[in-house]
Amino acid sequence: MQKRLSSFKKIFKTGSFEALESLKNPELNAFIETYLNILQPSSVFVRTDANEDIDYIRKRAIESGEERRLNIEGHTCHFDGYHDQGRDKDSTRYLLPKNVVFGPHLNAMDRQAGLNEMHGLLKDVMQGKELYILFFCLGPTGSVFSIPAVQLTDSSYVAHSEDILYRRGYGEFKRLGKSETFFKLVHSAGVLENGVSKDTDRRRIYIDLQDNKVMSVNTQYGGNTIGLKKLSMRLAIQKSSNEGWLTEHMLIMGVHGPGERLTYFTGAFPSACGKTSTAMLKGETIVGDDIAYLRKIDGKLRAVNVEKGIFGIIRDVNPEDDPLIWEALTSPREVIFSNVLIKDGTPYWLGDKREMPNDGMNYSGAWRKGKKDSEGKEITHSHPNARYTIGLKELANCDEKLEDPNGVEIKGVIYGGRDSDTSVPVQQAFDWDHGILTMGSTLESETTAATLGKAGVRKFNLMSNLDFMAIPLGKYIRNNLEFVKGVRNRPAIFSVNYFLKDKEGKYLTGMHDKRVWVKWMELMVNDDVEYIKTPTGYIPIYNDLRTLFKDILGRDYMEEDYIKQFTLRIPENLAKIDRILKIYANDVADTPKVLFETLEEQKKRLIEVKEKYGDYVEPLVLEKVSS
Ligand code: SPV
Ligand code: MN
Repeated sequence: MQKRLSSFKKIFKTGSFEALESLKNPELNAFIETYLNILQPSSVFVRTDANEDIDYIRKRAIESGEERRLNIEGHTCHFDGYHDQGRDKDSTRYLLPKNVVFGPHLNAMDRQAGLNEMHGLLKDVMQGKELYILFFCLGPTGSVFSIPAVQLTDSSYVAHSEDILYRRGYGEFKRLGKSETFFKLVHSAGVLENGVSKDTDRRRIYIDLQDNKVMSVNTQYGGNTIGLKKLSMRLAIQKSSNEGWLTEHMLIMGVHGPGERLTYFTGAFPSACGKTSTAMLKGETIVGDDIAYLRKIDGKLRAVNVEKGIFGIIRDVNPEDDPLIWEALTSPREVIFSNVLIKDGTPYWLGDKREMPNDGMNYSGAWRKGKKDSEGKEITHSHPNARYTIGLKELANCDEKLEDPNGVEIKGVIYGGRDSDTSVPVQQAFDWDHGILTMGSTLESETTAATLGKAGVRKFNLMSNLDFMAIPLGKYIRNNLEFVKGVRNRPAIFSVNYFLKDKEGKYLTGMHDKRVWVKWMELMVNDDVEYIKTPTGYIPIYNDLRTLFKDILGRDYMEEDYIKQFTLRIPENLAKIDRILKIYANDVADTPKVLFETLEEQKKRLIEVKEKYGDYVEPLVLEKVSS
């Protein structure tokens, strides 16, 4: 027999029951009652928007041992388990009612079977533990973009991370009242051993689209547990699809053009392809680095950052390459480091350009140089996916519109993947549809040594959103195409590629060249430069890049470099089109016809040029067109 909510009153901390009651939300109360019955926590804390409540979570994170204090004021460190260092795609499943089919790219299972399994794993899991009930708002508060969400978790680390990453939402539950849909998130780290989830072999992340709910268990890694991040993103993809707006795996940045001009861009990149470093480029301002909601407002395309902080990869953050993040991570302010090496209260990580200690504490416990795991593999001092969690307001380059309830007007959209041999470093699509279909829908990323499995394997990842897709792929593409109907001055779409190599395997572009590419895109959006039309898009003219390289990087940009970078590689482009056509033809039942047509047209253009000029065509050979 289910116990009523009121019968749990005695386990609520002082004031917590009243805080819940005063929201007067029957759907919320029913949800909490159901999970109190399943989870059986020993105490319950309801976090309102009050500062003392936020402080309580910070304090609990230290007391529980999930975080430890570091030397610098406000800095803490958290470790996830040895086998819990990344998003677990195989154990992340959509729970679908009997008659719904998603296709092979989405991991799904029968809804009822999934609920039964999950509720079995969650049964009594919080006995002896405290349950935190936290209210958040996805997107800025008081906005048409706002989505209220409630998180149930027994992890103070998860709760603390969410405080840094998301806007407080208790007030938003009050404002929006019971009529509004809210997202429901349930998490338990499960049984802990030495402070980390013990049963990671029974780790599960299940998404119940029908009930706007995500449950995860036996894991602590942020990507699996921070319900407001990639878990809510899946719910938002469904909600936005139903309501005619977009949820994207995108950064938002302000690119500062000539004079006072500020032009906002969004950009989609698969994990570990330079998304955060693009959002953080020197000289520009950051609105967000991971998730954006996009809406049409008064005939304009506007975007907000769903988050207010960064859960960023710390690898390769160093004073030369990322001076702004470095400054923030080495001075007093609130930061959670995860899965780095700690030695004498100082965190160290891969690529920090400091002398590495020979021992310390890391995600494998006590660590000493040369330590091997049970499979004989050497354990690096810091995990390649080690992270930092920090509020955007802590950064000197935070854009002033971060909290604007109307978001920022987007004039350019960027798609970028890890591609060693096909696409030029930067190009603009002919128009919105061409960009969505040939750049967004064909996005691929090569695996790196940092991910499991073989390096250099191309993974299809449309709009970098495949991992989070909660609707059929064809429908999602159609939504993107239709989204700009009624938008005056549609945003320009660009593709970038920071990873192009020559035949010898040497990178053709430098680490900082992306600063030039974004400036060129800003000029293109504002019709300030001419371009060369190629079969795949518009590319820069050498002289414009030469000026930009000089102005921005103080460097002489050589014409021979330009030629190498912007040579059209026809066989590789044709092979890519064929790979992608095959995926859509074989795996995606509802692919829009226009996708096949547009890719076939691109193929035809490439073949025509190839017949005239050969396999590799230098930019100067391609026709110059005036804008
Ligand atoms: C990503 O992997 O795309 C991230 C980190 O932004 S995670 O929270 O794991 O999704
Ligand atoms: Mn991401």
